[in-house]
Amino acid sequence: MKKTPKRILVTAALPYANGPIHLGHLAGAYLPADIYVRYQRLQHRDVLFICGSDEHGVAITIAAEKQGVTPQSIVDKFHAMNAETFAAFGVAFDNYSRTSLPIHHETSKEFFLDLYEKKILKEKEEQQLYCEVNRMFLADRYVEGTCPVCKYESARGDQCENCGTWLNATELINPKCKLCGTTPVVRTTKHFYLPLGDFQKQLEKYVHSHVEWKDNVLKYCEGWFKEGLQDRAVTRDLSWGVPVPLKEFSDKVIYVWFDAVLGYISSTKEWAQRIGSPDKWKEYWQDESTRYIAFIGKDNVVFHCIVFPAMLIAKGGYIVPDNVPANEFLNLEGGKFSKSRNNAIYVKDVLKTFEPDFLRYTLAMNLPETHDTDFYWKDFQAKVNGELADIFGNFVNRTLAFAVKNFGGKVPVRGALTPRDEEILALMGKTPEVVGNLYEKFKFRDGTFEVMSLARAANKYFNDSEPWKTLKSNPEQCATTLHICVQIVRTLAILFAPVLPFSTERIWKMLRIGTPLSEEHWNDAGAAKLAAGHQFGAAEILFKKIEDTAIETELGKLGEPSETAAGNTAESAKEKLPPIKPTISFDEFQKIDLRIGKIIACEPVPKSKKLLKLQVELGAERRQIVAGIAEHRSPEELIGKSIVVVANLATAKLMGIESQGMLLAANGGGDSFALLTVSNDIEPGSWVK
Ligand code: B3M
Ligand code: ZN
Repeated sequence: MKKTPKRILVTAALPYANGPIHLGHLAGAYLPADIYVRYQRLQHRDVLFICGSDEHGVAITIAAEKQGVTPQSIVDKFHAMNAETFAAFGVAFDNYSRTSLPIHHETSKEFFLDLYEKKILKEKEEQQLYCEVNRMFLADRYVEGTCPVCKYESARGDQCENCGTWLNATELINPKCKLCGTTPVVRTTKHFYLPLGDFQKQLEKYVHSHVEWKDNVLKYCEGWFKEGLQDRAVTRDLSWGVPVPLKEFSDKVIYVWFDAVLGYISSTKEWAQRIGSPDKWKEYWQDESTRYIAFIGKDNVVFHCIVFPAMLIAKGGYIVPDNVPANEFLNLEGGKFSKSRNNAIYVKDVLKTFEPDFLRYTLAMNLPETHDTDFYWKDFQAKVNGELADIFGNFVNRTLAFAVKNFGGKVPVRGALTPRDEEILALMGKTPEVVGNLYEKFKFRDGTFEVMSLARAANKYFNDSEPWKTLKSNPEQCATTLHICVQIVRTLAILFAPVLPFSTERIWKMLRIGTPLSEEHWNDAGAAKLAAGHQFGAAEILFKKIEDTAIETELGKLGEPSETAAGNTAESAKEKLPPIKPTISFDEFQKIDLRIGKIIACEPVPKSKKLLKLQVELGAERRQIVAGIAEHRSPEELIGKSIVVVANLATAKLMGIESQGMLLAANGGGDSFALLTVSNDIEPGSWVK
């Protein structure tokens, strides 16, 4: 770490504009980054907070295809929605840009061309997966298969979500096209590669000079170094993205990760233009006296600790991240966040019912800094009611209300101090430094905990001092108690400001301190700054408790699709459906003989989870059919039902049992299933045409 950086550049991962921001995003990068930035601003340091939407890549085009709309309309919708959500949640970005802007395309092309001209990028012919049905190369998420490392079955072509391995699609075992489900073939195509191996020595030196980085981040990097860094393709056969700025490659685009990390730079340029100092971005990116901190979730470590630094080193003249405090994952009610299973809580939805500070506090106290954590609605309620309301809110309220009632809303005069007074003043005095040291080390959970501990101690101090008794028995002591309590209200307002920006502003208004809270200095937060006689305003309730019914409502929504993600989640089942098959002639259709069959017996196939053995009456004859429907229907449900059977299908053997036909069922994608049944009015053997 540079001892005294002149300025701090903070970036938070650019979220894909293909869906709404959910709690996992906040806990991963945005809340810790925001707390850090707000804390640094209270230290009066020059800090710039940069973010924006990641609008390229297959994450976007797949979302667009699912909805039958253009990629541009997807990114327009979710960029606007997410920018609004971040603002409502109180994330204080200096700039929230988007990678579809010309300024970003220019920046990306400039980097690419520079590396091309220096002959750093290698042009290579390589084998890539190609889908013959869709007539396209299957870049990144267009292909899914089994991860060669952890054997997770739904690993994407670019990355395994389960173990985090960064993959080349050709490494997948049993790859399948995401659009049509068929097995792709291997074809040759030309691409540009970033030879990471050439930078390994420099990158190792860089990472090893940062022993202070989080263990999880260092471990990831070590793993990659040990394996040996490979060439990585930085172009793709796609039409959505930054076009490769070379004539003969104009049908290709720059790989989304190559352009996305440069989004930090282009967003900084956009900010500099906006404030009327177009060159000012250089101070943050090209001046060695800037300290750069990149906040991300753990799945993005390789791109920020290896790829991006390699790109910056290759380009030359840029600083590299001084720290990459990557968080682990936040799980939901004991399960993984999953958009497709509607197991996600969108921030926009939460903010319809609850105040942003409720969410900020509960997430801050539960950040997955060292290991995965879980979000539980019950825990949310318990933390809001039992800590924010009962401890912090209660202390502020009882202090100000008591002082308004008994001291005319003025800071009372402080008299002689008791040991108890000395003790709480000492705690108040040292807490800013304790919390600041934790925040400097990216320990936001512990830092927030320490601030709440001061509030807890202050509450106890109020109780133990019994001002309602000393008011009569020892007015000077009562005045001293309240004098101290009002000072602590101010201290807490400053120390809680990074975590609870909205509520602390309200406290600031109640305290009627003429200057803005943002002008206070963190290091003075522990001093008794309010003069005796200072007049403050009436006490308001800070945090309204959450009723059980409100939590039950939220629990009831889990697993239900949210409007907010509409088109994104509701459509995701459809994504798995194959396109309509090529046209056949009427004669070809006529070859299929469909009949009504009545199920007269049914039993499971031993040792099979999926198969059932059915005896089906088909008019004059009886058939044995083996069907893969055991996960959807039980034998009891099936007996007596009339179904549609393909009667002239060649017999097949399934797990050694003969199947003389096939029954018809519908699948709407994912796990959805319906057996085609008809009423029993129609005779078995009837012809379906
Ligand atoms: N959009 C991946 C993600 O949202 C990617 C981050 C880019 S950071 C430059 O997790
Ligand atoms: Zn894996």
